[in-house]
Amino acid sequence: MLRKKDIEPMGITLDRFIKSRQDEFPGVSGEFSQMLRDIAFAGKVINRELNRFGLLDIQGGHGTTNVQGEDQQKLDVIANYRFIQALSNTGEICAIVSEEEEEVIELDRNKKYIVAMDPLDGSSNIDVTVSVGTIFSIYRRITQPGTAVTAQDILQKGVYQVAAGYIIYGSSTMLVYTTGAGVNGFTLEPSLGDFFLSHPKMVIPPDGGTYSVNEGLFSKYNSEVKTYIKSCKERELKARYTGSLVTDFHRNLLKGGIYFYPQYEGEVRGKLRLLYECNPMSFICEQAGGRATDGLRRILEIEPSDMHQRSPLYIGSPQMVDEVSVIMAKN
Ligand code: AHM
Ligand code: MG
Repeated sequence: MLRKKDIEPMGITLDRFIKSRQDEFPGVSGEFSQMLRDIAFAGKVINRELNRFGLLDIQGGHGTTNVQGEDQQKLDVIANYRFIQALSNTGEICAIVSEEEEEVIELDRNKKYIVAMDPLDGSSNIDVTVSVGTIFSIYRRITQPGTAVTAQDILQKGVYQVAAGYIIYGSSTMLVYTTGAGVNGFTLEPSLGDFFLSHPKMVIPPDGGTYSVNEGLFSKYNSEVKTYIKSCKERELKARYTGSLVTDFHRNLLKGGIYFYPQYEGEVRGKLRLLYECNPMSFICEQAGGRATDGLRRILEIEPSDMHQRSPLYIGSPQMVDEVSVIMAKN
């Protein structure tokens, strides 16, 4: 017998949700919404490529390195291309900053939005079918449309983001985003090809039982980081680290926990990039009630000096981030 819940509508689609929230952006008249729709569309294309990549010749390295000197995977390059294509079609964006591109990609100087993105984060997991993600961050330019985009437009503090989000390609595919009025999560229904609101008004638990860090680098961490990791072990917190920031953060957002990629011997700024990894994830985290710091400073207040600059990141449940901040402040 059919139960009522089996035939209940799945809920609101991303498209409808975006339209219903358009009035959050006075004077924006739909252009901003179109950008989010285009990002979601590119996400669906990447999702399709990821689901069948074992069948195509898109596994493994591309034989090139990105600006950070890291090996690019074929799917890194495909995802980068897909997102640039989707964002170019939007017609609302004046420039794109991508982890995979050394220089700013200038689109239309008459437009007013800037997007910073990591098209496929957690690349080392692609070939082994572990979850990966896309991260994006949207700013309004500071200089007047019609003029060339400047460093001032690109190097804005995270507090000036107008939207940020990620797409996680996992056991299901989800898009999670914020425009500064809370965080909402949408799950892709693959047979319909639409994202549906599945996680409205996401809130991170104030405390958690999980810590996520690359402990293989333990000997290279400073004594404060070592102290914090030891305290996690003493309390028998769960160690969960996939090597994919989006995946580890998403789990901690839902269940409570902390992710950190600290400074380490040889790299005082850690590994993660401020503009397209730390800032968007920190905006989402704060909007869900969490915290994000570089150990001492709020991530969103850091003044960028380079579009590919790195920053240590401590992000997650507020009590856990506060706890590590107290230890770091003793330095
Ligand atoms: P990527 O953008 O090249 O994939 O690098 C970022 C990733 C994060 O998703 C992840 O948490 C971290 O790098 C893993 O690094 P490591 O292998 O050093 O632990
Ligand atoms: Mg990345």
